[in-house]
Amino acid sequence: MERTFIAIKPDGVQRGLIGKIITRIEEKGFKITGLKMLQVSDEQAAAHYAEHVGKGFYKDLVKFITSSPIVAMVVEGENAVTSMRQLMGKTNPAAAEIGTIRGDFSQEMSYNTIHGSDSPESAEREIAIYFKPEEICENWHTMFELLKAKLES
Ligand code: D4T
Repeated sequence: MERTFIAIKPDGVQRGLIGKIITRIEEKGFKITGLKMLQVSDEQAAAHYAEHVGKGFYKDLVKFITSSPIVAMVVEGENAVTSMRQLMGKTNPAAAEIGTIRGDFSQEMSYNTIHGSDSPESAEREIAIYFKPEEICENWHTMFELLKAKLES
């Protein structure tokens, strides 16, 4: 099973969208194995966005992500990286399809409500920035996993 790193960004938290966003993730059938609210440190922001250092939007991006708490998640499921990015919609909310999280809840690229890893390798790198291994709970089964195991045994 693949896993990805998801963050509800400060605008999503400030606008009271935590519940709605988590609902969409759960309704898609994903399993949340890590979940916490945290204030992103300068060090975590620099590590997370290292690929954007030197770009015009980098300073504002770091200022924004460290401005108030985020909700960080480890999300597990079939094809979790790509599937979560489909659920999120395009990076620029103006181009994101209605029905996606960004398409429904965001207007501006700088405040696009949610982050999701862009590859399984990025996911592992980002999970390690925000979670200690013991904070991830993988030793439980959803009812659907139990049903599938029964049907496939
Ligand atoms: P994140 O990382 O937030 O999930 O976004 P994406 O993976 O979809 O997009 P990204 O890494 O290219 O951008 C990271 C973050 O920077 C903001 N951004 C991006 C911005 O403010 N101006 C820009 O021109 C770009 C490209 C939005 C997301």
